[in-house]
Amino acid sequence: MRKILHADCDCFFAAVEMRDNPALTELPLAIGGSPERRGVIATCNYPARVFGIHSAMPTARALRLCPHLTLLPGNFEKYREVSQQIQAIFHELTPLVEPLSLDEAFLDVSQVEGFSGSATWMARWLKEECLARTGITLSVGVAPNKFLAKIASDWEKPNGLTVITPERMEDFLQALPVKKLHGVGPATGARLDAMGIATCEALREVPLERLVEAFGKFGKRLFELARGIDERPVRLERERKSISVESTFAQDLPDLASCRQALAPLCQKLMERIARHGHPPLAGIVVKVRFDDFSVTTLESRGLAPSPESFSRLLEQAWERGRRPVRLIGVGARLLPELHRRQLTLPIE
Ligand code: TTP
Ligand code: MG
Repeated sequence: MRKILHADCDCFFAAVEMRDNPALTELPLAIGGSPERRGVIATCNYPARVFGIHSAMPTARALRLCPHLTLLPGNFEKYREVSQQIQAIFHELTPLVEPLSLDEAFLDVSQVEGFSGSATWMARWLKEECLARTGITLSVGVAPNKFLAKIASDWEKPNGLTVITPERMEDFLQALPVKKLHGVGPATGARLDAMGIATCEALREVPLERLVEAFGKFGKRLFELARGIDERPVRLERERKSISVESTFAQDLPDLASCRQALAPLCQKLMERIARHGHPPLAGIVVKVRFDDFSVTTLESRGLAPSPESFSRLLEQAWERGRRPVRLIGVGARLLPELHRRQLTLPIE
């Protein structure tokens, strides 16, 4: 059995701002774009969440929900710096750290010999050190695999510590709502709901063939997750070269117009990911298209900033190369290599 930790900072951007200006701590506070420029909320502190404000909500709406909300534009360079400090603490525990974004990471502590090998003590140590050295509170989940560790870190947020021991795993899984499973979004959630499946206990009753029939490849994954099986290793950090999102469509997109339509939600998701990485300096954008004959084409444009318009233009050129129905579209942003960061940065729209 492995021992995996998932550590995730509480309201990260807001936590950094509250640390640097404690007068903000009790007030509803959000980091986000201005309502005049149709900005969205990156994150907000817990007092603001009481008003129903959350990440990705238009700032205008957030201000309607809470007119006295304190809104800050965000200092991404500072967040990236704090993130590096926190990631350094993770590395003091183990070299097996997989950062997912600025404020969260998986740690494989199976081989750690300190703390008498107790992952719970290690998690406590991480929380204490992180708070003492950076002023930021972490929520940590401990489990035998990644997906349960991630669910666990969210379980008692903020400032949580949830341990799912191998012995406790069975009980935990039985009661676990399927909507909490990695990869189950609103669409899959609704279909499971329609099948009368609300918990992993119910999901286990469904034979593998039926799940594959209903959900394709993901059906097998659902089958495994319901049984607590997740063998994904914690992958070592290498320098991130790009941030991207892609989507395979349930039905092939017949023409360019339908491809353009599919682009908007992809762009939005990409922008959210870029924000989660603290708006790192970018070098250009990439579009990937897989056609119905499985041929793939990627097009890159150096020096262009990500925007619906720039992606749309690139998509058009990529589509021209095949002129046939499309199975998959991906959009991404290339990061500027660390070495060159000081030389050129593109504005983000
Ligand atoms: P999260 O860990 O999802 O959120 P959080 O740390 O603010 O709050 P929680 O206590 O629930 O963990 O994301 C980490 C940071 O990434 C967050 O502080 C701001 C940024 N972010 C965005 O910029 N846009 C987004 O849509 C999301 C979800 C996060
Ligand atoms: Mg967080």
